[in-house]
Amino acid sequence: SKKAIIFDLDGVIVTTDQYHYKAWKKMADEKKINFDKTINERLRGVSRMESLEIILEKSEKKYSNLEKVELAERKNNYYKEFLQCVTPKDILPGVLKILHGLKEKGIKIAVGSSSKNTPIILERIGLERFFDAVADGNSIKNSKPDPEVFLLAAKMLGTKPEDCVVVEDAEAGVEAALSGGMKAVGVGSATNCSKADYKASSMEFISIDELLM
Ligand code: G16
Ligand code: MG
Repeated sequence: SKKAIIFDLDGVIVTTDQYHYKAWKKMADEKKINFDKTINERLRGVSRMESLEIILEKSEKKYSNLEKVELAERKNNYYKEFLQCVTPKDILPGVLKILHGLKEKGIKIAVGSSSKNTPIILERIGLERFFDAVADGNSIKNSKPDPEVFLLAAKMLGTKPEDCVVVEDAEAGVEAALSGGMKAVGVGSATNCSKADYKASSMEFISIDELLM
């Protein structure tokens, strides 16, 4: 069958990955929890509550489930404040050119994101009606590295997993694509990840032919 391309959202289509970091950092500083950019790299593609568990790993204080929910909500509220400033200018370089090129060729495109904020973000950047399918954190049980979100996107597109190519900035996302039987392109942060089938520092440097490998 014809190939389809599934794009991760945060860090691939839009620069919201930096707002995730700023929101976690604000919450952590207020609560005197140690958090830095090295820890942040491990949160890419990982769900909100699993991200919090990673942040609290080294903490001496033990947090109840209720306290954890409150910390995650506090972060999400900050994150949503940052999202109010997101506009189409936050779409990453090269993305619109690739998306339009794929559309022109009649190739199906989907979003596969762990984020529950996906609908708000797509609306903010004006792409909410652009994708043939959107699979996100609201419709899955297991977040990346589990392949669930990408398998759901493939199903919504009516494309077999082996005909899907996933574009990811997260190690967890590259692993999810590969374990779902898909090809993986690593961009941005994921260029440090050895497992991707193809790597580029930015979408600017990828051609449609390379995506359709
Ligand atoms: C994104 C981010 C993660 C974030 C997750 C959940 O995944 O990369 O850092 O923790 O979504 O986001 P939210 O708290 O908005 O539900 P992706 O898959 O878009 O990179
Ligand atoms: Mg990402």
